Amino acid sequence: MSDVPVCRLMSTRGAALLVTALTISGASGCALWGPEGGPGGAGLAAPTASAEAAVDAVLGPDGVQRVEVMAGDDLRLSPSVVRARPGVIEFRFRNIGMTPHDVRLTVTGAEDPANTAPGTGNLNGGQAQTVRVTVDRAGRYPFPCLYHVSSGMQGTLEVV
Ligand SMILES: [Cu+2]
Repeated sequence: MSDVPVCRLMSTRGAALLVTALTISGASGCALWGPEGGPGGAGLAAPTASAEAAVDAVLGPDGVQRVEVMAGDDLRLSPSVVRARPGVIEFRFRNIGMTPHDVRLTVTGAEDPANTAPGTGNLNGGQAQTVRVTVDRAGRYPFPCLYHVSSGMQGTLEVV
């Protein structure tokens, strides 16, 4: 039913801003100080791409692995590391900010030549796009935002 041809983009308007999922729960009240420590604490380590935990794409009953990636005004993709198995992987890119983005998947070495650079196209604030790729081989495939890659706005698809 949702048989989208590989790499075909589906326009979707009116994407709900599910920012609530990102809301930080500050109601624990267990610790006197946060993880950054109290006065004189060492401070939180700066997040790096390599230190960030990979998020697994979820295999659906149709055999498609799906993952949602948020693009924000902080010029970061979240998650920035997506892990999947070889096969069809469907990304749902959602712009949760106001800044436009254009995320491209670079699936070099894949069998399907249509995989060269599928992407969202210009994605304005509040918009979402679904992008499917078929990856046949294990590897690391970057998905940069064309507008902000120089600012480090890039994710990585890890096929294992
Ligand atoms: Cu961007």
